[in-house]
Amino acid sequence: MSETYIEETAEAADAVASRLGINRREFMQFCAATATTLGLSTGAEAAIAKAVEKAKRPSVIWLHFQECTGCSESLLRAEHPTLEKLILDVISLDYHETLMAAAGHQAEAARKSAMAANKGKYVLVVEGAIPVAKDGIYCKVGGHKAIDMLKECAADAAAVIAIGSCASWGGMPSTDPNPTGCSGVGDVLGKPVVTIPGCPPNPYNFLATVVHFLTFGKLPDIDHLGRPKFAYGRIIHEHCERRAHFDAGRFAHEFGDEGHRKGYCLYKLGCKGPETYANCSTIGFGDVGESNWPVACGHPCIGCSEKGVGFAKPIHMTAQLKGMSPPASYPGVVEQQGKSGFAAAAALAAIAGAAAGGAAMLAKNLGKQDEASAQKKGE
Ligand code: FSX
Ligand code: SF4
Ligand code: F3S
Repeated sequence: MSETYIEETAEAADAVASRLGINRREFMQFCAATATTLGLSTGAEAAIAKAVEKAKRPSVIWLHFQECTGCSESLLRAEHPTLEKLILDVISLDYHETLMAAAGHQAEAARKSAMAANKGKYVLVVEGAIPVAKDGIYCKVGGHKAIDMLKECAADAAAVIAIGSCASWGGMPSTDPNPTGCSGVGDVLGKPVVTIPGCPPNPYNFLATVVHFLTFGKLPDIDHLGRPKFAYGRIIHEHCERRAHFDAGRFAHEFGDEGHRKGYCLYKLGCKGPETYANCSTIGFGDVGESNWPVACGHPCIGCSEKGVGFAKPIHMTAQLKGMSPPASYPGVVEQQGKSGFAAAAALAAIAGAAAGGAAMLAKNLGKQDEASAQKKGE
């Protein structure tokens, strides 16, 4: 890296930092964290710093439909102003019903004028599901049905981002029997859009997506569900801090038991980490710190970001193990309590030889431990 490059980066960082009322170190930490979240190589934070300094803030029109406003809350909560300031610095939030001072006709006029002034260039962010049953009468804003408002605003948008599980695939309001016909943005528009699922989604994933747009002039790579691959490319279970306990067969069996207090794996309490694609386990949730996410707090992941898992499967139901299987040399995680007998031990031993034989004995003992603890509780 040349000296000029370093000086230019420092100047860019100082310019943004003074705009935000933070110091250069804090801003560079943000750039480095964003580069890491995006999976970029070393040095990318300098490009991000320059892009954030120079880029014309894209106009953002933010619509709210059927939801709880948790997505906005998680992005903009007041106790950590740095994140809020950064978001409002990198985008020009021209229409957002819950944050704008305008109301009624003034608000409608603000939306129309932002759309006209930035035709073909604004980013449309949609929070909340869209009810399509009975011709969409279940949700109206300013006299317009959600379904009509979405189509009108999407027509001239440069990019559409569905934020939260509701907008991505229907989320909580689409839970069976879904009386209002809640649907995701892509389904209503009939075309793929970028989705940032989660209930609420991690604010850094939204911010990193926007920063990618500013730095490289395009949205990040997405998967078949529109999810940015940098954030949703792997299952939570792959990088969970409790994973060693899973592999060793150490589980919490009920809230508050010894295993739970010792920080053992939450699989048997219904953790959906093994079938949920998200980066909660690697970046933590929000801006509080890396150990701040459901599993770190002792609660099983409910799969809030995953269609067909979050709000669909009961919390206590054990997860489907996706894209991975426990190594043969470890105890099985779905052994019936107290029932891992000779057949299971023989099968494991046949697969993996003497080492697995030892593991089979461990599995058998684990089963016995479960049985003993159940008997102790009078089950
Ligand atoms: Fe709420 Fe957003 Fe959940 Fe939905 O987040 S946190 S119900 S995903 O649309 O406001
Ligand atoms: Fe972590 Fe849940 Fe996987 Fe256990 S099942 S390792 S708690 S993600
Ligand atoms: Fe949601 Fe699970 Fe992450 S519940 S916030 S996807 S750990």
